[in-house]
Amino acid sequence: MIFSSAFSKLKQGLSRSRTQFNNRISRLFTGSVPLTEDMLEQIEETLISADIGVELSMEIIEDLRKNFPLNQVVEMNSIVEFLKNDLKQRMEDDSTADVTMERPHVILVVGVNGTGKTTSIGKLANHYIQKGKKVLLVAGDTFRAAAIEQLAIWSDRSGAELTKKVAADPSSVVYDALQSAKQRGIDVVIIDTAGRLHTQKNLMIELDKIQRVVQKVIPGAPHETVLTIDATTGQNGLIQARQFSQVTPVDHLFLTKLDGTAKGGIAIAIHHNLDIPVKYIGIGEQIDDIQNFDAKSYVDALFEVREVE
Ligand SMILES: Nc1nc2c(ncn2[C@@H]2O[C@H](COP(=O)(O)OP(=O)(O)O)[C@@H](O)[C@H]2O)c(=O)[nH]1
Ligand SMILES: [Mg+2]
Repeated sequence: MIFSSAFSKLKQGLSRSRTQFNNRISRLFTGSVPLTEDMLEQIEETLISADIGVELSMEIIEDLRKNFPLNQVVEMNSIVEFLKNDLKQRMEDDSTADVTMERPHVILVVGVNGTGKTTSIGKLANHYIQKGKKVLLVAGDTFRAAAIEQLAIWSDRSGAELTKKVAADPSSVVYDALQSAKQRGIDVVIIDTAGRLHTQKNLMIELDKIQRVVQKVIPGAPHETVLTIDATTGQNGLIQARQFSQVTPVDHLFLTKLDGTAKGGIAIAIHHNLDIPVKYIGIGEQIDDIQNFDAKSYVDALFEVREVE
């Protein structure tokens, strides 16, 4: 993980989910009791209710069965430890470390309106500025004046530059921005896009046009296409990610608003079920509420048990 003191912040961000999990588990039993079929079912329900997915939950319960014989006395903590380790073993570690970047490094951010694109762009901008990079934000969502204003706010907060040109056509804005980024030695260009056009087809045409303009000005770019998914939409987020990746090629996901849900298991479900890796997570509305997703620390933070007397 690349952000400092990240784990305690992650835990803070996931506190709703963790409380929910703790409450359900401790309602089940405390201390040491013989394991029953009913308890196994309830543990399974608890996992499903955390949104980690039905299939994965069932697999984990099967593992639990193999390791904890029915009617034998178990301790709550050892069950939870087992769940955590089992999940962690199932999580492939594809944590996407920052690679050496070309200059300018172009990040295209796509996603449905309201999922947190502009906010996440502000967070990413700040992240790179903290690393000493020169960052330019591009308002590719030219359909709503409010969208540009909002990006301007994040440019102020982060200290990133903002494209000045206002035009109806996003690809012409993008074209000019990239030309000027090359001339001025900008390190990172982050492009905001519209999240919803009248039809899926229009959106596809629009994003495709932007992609082509980017490639034309900077061969090999965009270096990253990031899709924002709102974690509070639960399993729908999975569906949305699948649909969006059919519209435009997506390299990785930015899973937002994990602090706003008690079902933080969705990050695990997405990580487990989609080919597109989760690279970033959003755990609040502030500029530094961003982390690189690391599946194993995530499981730890999500399922940490409250110490029982
Ligand atoms: N709690 C929380 N809210 C977030 C997070 N990311 C974005 N938001 C909020 O989600 C709302 C929509 O975000 P916005 O960036 O405008 O979405 P966009 O329409 O996709 O650009 C705003 O109220 C943000 O403050 C997050 O990680 N946690
Ligand atoms: Mg926006």
